[in-house]
Amino acid sequence: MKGKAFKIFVFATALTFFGGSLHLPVALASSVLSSNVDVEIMVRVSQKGFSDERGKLFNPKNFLKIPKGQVVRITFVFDESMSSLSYGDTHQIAITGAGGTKESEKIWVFSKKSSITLQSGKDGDAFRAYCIVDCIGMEHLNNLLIKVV
Ligand SMILES: [Cu+2]
Repeated sequence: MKGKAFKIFVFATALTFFGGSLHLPVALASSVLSSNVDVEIMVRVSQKGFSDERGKLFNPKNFLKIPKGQVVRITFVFDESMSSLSYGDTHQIAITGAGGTKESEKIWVFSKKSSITLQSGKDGDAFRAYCIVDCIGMEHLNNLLIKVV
C-alpha cells in the first residue's frame, strides 16, 4: 500500500511540474496535445518566402502576429508552383524563441504539411522561423518574424 501511494504522489508531482512548465513566458510546448490548441495558423512556404493563407508574403513590417498566452499551432505548407524548378525541392522549418528551438518535419510535394506547436508568451515576445535545409530561395526563408501582440 505504501509503495502505491508513493507512486501516485510522484505522478501527481510530475503533473504539477509539467503543468507549471507550460506557463513559462516563452516555453515551447513540446508535448501539447492537439486538443489543447487555441489558435491555428497556416503559413505557406515557397522559394519566394513565407506567405499567409491568402499568399501575401511576410516581411519585417508585415510579420506574423500571434496572441499572447495561447497554444499556437503553425502549419507550414509546401507551396511551390508546379511549373517551377523548386517543385522538386524540400523545406524543413525551425522556430526559435527564448524557450528553445523546434523543428517541423520535412515538407515536399508528397508530404506537403507539417506543424510546430508553441506556447506564445507575453506581449512583445518574439520567435523566428527559418528553413534549415539547403533549398532554392533559402535567402527568402531565413527570417520569418513571429511576434506576440
Ligand atoms: Cu527551404
